[in-house]
Amino acid sequence: MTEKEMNAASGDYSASSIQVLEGLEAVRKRPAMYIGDISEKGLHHLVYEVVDNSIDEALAGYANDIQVAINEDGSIDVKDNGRGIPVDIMPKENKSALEVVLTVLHAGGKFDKGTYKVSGGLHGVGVSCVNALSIYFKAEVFRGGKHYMQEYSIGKPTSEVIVVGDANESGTKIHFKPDGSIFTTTEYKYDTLASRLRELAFLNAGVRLSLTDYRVKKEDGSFRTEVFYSQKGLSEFVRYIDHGKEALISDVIHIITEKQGTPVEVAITYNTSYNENVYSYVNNIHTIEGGTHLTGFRRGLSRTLKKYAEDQKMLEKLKIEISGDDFREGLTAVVSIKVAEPQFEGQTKTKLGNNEVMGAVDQAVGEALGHFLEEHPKEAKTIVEKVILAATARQAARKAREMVQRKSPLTGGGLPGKLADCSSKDAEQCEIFLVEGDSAGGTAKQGRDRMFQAILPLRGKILNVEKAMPHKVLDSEEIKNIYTALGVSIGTEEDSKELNLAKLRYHKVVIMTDADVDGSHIATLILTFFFRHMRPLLEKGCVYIATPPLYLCKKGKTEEYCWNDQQRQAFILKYGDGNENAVHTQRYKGLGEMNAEQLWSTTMNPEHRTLRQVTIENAAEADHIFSMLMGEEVAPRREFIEDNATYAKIDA
Ligand code: 0RA
Repeated sequence: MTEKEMNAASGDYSASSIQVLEGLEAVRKRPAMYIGDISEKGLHHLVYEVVDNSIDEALAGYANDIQVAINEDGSIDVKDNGRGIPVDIMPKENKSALEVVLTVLHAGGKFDKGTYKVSGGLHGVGVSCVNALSIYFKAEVFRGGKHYMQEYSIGKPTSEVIVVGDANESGTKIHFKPDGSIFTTTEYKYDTLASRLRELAFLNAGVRLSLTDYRVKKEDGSFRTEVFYSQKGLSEFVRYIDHGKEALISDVIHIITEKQGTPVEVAITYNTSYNENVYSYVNNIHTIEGGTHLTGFRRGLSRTLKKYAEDQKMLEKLKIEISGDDFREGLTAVVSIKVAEPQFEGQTKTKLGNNEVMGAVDQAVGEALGHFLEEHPKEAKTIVEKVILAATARQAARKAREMVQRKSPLTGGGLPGKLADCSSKDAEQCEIFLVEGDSAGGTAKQGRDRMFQAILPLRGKILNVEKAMPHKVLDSEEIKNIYTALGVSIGTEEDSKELNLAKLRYHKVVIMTDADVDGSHIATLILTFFFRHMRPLLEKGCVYIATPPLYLCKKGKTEEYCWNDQQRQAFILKYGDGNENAVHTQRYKGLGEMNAEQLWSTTMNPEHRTLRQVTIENAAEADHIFSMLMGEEVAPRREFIEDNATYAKIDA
């Protein structure tokens, strides 16, 4: 029987309930289609979906406080002080609006015709999906002086909407426990949630978001908690990203306007580095692949700066053309727009396609930046001088590169001499180990499986790209070696940004350094280089960190490698009856202390090793961290590598 026939055959009430069930059944059958995936990412997406609904209520002007809690049992609470989801009976469905919102796909916005829904998760699927994927779900509504609630399991109501008491204030509280039979993990990460809530606070000035973790009690009996609140929104966001960098101008150019019906918000500043850091958002979603709003921003910026420089006759002596990149060296900016019907394109569906948006952003940036330059001649001159310097340096770099390439062509199999390549040419199964030091590099060469594992030894500390000028980056021997070994050309600046991963020669790039402070520093330098110059490599999840063991514990003929003190204590308990002295412990200070066989079996053999995959969950936050790490302080740097939970996930 088709759905239509079923509806006709049964009474209309039960027919609509069948439809409802089918809707959420689909979510449970193919959860990835609705929330992206069923891994850690999808799990966290559930929280974002609920929070986004509260953000919508805030954007509509009715809420300003959103409290998120991770409960002791791993469930989540999201509470806001908005109007509360309506509970009255909807005549067509003969059900409360609350139940409809929570049991019908996409039902979230349909009562709200007047206001236009601008937020919404990447997939914009609504809270009903969260309900469908929760083993237990409870909605509480505080509205019209009453406190209501309804409970559900795997998307099905297990109670009516009941009044549980009176209420002084209005709002909505959603409680849910993700279904462990759907997700590969149900453990929420505080840092992951915190960085999204922090981002949302910057994107939505004046909304207070808080996060509390009730899973672990601190010694003083309190729980880990943070409040994210930004009064000035994007202008504070760019300052946060640039924390630790030297400012080129002290101002942040903050634009809040509406053009052709599109709300546009942009914050712009410049630092003395050579990196471009522009983050773009549509309806609070980070558009990693950019799109029409980003194009509009770049056009507006280039056109306005160029016109100002020409009008001031600052370009007369310049013999070369200024390229778009030159306007963006040292630029940090955030572009955030709202679009009623966004069209997302691209591989990860994070590229905005709406054409009407381009002109709106271009115009908004042009007008506001134009005024700023007129009113701040000193800052304007500083910016234009930096642009001219960038154009000149780019020209010099191109000449130098042409010289180098003429002398030693890097194309056509010109692999670095230090590279011990693997024999397979199937990039998908190939791995390259970037190894700290020639000596460990030699050991790794002996220990590896040469079929699919290549070794590139790196001498000492590679260049800190955070501080170096762009052409210096390509002067560095170690960095040139990484480029050529990986197979991505060192061609033009354009190439490095739009990195062509089709040419990538290894799909796993493994950083292998000593397990000490120096090793962490080297790993961080390499990661910084990847982040600034080969970001797609990180975005595609190709970068890993090897984890060599810290100890070899021996008792008689029994030997075990240990990666932490817990494992070492367990060995002592098991084989030495708890007596530390009965067990011989060898502490590895560096890779060099292991022989080829040991290095292979502990750190390189896919069957036993643990690789930590480095992923970027939140690029703006990673940017903040990298600029902080590459500053002068050592402590936060070490802490990052030891505890980079936000950016690295374990892939055993
Ligand atoms: C539908 C209609 C109205 C509000 C909401 C939904 C609403 C949903 C959520 C989800 C989390 N917090 C929320 N707060 C409100 C408008 C109701 C009215 O006109 O009063």
